[in-house]
Amino acid sequence: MLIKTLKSSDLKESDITPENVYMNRRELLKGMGFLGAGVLLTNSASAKAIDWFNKDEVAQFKTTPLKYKTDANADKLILTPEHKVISHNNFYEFGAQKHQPAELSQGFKVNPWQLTIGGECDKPLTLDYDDLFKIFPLREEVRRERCVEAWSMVVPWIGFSLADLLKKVSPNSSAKYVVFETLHDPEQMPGQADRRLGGGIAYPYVEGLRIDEAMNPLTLMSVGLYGKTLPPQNGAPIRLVVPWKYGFKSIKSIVSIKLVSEQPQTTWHKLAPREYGFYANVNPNHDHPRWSQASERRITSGGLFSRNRIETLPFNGYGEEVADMYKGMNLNKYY
Ligand SMILES: Nc1nc2c(c(=O)[nH]1)N[C@H]1C(S)=C(S)[C@@H](COP(=O)(O)O)O[C@H]1N2
Ligand SMILES: [Mo]
Repeated sequence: MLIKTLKSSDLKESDITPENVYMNRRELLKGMGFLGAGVLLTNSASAKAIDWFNKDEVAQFKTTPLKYKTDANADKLILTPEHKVISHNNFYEFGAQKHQPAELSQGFKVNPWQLTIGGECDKPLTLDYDDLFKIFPLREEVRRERCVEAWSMVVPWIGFSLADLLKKVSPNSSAKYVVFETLHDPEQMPGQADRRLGGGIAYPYVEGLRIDEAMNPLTLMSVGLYGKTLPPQNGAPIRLVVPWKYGFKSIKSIVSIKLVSEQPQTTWHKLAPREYGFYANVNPNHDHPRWSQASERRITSGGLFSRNRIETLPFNGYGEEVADMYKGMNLNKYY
């Protein structure tokens, strides 16, 4: 697993002059996208990144094997190799470039963790780290993941249905939508401390679903992939997987799930409503204002930039399971 980006010898204070140390750090941070014109080294997130790179050993996140029921359909799909699933990520809290989450999240503390489920329900619930793996039997689900940026993967997730979790808290009749929130912890998430590193989005990251979408059997709470607990870059310890929607709906490292009566404001929709809808169902017939959504680059065993263009399918190929929920809706208006 490629994680350690620096040999410890690169930054040994003892055998280089302070000036060299400074230059090395600067080059490094520039390469990592920390430094642009006008960004100073005194910036706190950059300083944190320096501390991080100065550690002799970059802590490697430890994943643990899980017990789960395998997906009978698994071998019908060509999986994206594990090393690509865990090294090509969108997780802006750890940097807005694809390689950054794997590099900047390895020290992320996921235990202890608390996930609260509340709002419009009769039996609100708080789960601790261990509960996430024990509350329901875990099962594997191999799903296509289609990013709004027109690349896609096939990932063997492990988890349980969001529906089962929501039933446990007994939603009341006012529960019309579900809002999810990612951890807000700028100490641990450098992209939350540095606007530039974090891609300029507002934190905490918030996503939402209509209650029927949340209750659909395809909607998964994932605690693992490829047989093991999630690495931080994929949203440890628990994240959402909504396979018929663009990837940005599948919010990572969730600390709060709340049942609400009104459609919530969600991160990307709020930032650029013309580009990212609340529904965000994968739709080859509704282009992003700046690019086509008719096809996608499937990341498989070829090189990351190998040409592997395939047609994008409505609802990411899961129409049979989900299209009924949108009957009579104009999907070009509610994109
Ligand atoms: N909290 C949080 N969740 C997030 C994101 C993010 O930046 N922050 N990126 C989203 C996007 S755009 C995609 S495509 C998927 C990527 O998931 P993966 O890295 O596990 O493939 O996570 C989604 N969940
Ligand atoms: Mo995405």
